Amino acid sequence: MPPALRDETHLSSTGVCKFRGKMTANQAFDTLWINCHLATMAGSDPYGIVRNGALAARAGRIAWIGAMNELAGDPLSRSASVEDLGGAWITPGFIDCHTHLVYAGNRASEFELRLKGASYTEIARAGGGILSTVRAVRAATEDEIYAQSLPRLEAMMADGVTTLEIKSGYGLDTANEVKLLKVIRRLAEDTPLTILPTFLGAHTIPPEFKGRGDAYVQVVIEEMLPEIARRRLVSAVDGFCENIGFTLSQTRRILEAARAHGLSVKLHAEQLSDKKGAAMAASYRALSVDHLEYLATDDIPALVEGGCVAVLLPGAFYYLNETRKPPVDALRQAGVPMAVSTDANPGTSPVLSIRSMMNMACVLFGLTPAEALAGVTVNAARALGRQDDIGTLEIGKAADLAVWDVETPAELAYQLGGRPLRLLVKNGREVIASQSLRPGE
Ligand code: DI6
Ligand code: FE
Repeated sequence: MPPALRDETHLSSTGVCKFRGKMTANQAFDTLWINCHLATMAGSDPYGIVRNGALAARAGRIAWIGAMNELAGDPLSRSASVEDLGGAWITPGFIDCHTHLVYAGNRASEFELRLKGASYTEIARAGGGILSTVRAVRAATEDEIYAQSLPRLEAMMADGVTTLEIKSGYGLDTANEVKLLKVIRRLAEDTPLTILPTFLGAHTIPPEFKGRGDAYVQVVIEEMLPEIARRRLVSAVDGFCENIGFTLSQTRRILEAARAHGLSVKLHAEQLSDKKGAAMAASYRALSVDHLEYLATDDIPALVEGGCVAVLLPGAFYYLNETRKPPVDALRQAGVPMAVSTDANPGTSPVLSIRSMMNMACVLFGLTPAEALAGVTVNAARALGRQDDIGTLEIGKAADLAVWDVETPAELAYQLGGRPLRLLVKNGREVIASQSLRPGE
């Protein structure tokens, strides 16, 4: 049992209940949500459905889940607050396990160039792409980057996100990478979200090291990584193993150094070409390998062996007009857990809606709506190494909940746009209440 559950003193109310019962000596819960359906994402059917159910939180954790008719006694006497959800659906709070959300500026002009026929690789080789965002980040202050990034986080929350990963990687020297990571840490302090920071110093070779990739990798390993590890700014390290990024052997050295610092690893692999990055990362027990359009099916057993999650990023596939799809059928058959994420970044995936990624994962990659929902909950938790704490609705896990005005959970992947989120609950507290304009609500 997590320690928080034993904390008898932490009986705070959410303060947003529609009606409130009397506190009694045997009161069991802080908040009880009743008359709802639950997609627990645990159990035998794909959604782990509990119909006509209820869920209770205490001290920030899920304390009870079940059918309404199993709820013994008077609910009012059991909980400090009780909220009637009138048939809405509860899912685990969504988890966006791969984002580059903290940056300065935007790249709409490159979007226009690509629409005229320039490729992402051509733009990158001409000094644009990631490097144009590096210039914007280096020219911006920490406060400016913070101010530009905060609304992006708020947009993510409006689509049900309660936990997300954010990578550095647009600073590409120690001072500027630390600047980005400090912004990420401030966002984690100032918002109710759980934010897991990742160091992506090996995103691309900065201009001052042009043609000297090995020398830059040495700086990443000998200077940047030790400083960032010393300051405890990250929990994981990522790299971009690609023709326009780092070679397989350079990437291997970075992952090896990260492991030596006790950090988890993950990798952008096989996005634009087959560099064998995914299998290499799996050999370092990477939490996830991400993108995978060019993954060879022969390399899938290595992912199984390494216990890696395959993170699918349909936004980048869509924006780049890519035609080669990740080998979803083979991944599914091999039992590799598939997560779905926004890859929110200013170049290849300027996307702030994780629900649209669920839709694209279905339409473009052939996932089922249940797989797409697993991709932003249970499997995304695993991609962050947080599966014991979040990602499913189970007793003892964090009470991170998204409450939706939908009739079936498949609607979450079916509809693009709209505002179906009714409530967002983080650690048992409601952090977004209804976005509805209906009278009386
Ligand atoms: N894959 C991506 O999707 C981003 N980096 C990467 O390796 C793109 C980042 C950008 O273009 O700014
Ligand atoms: Fe990415």
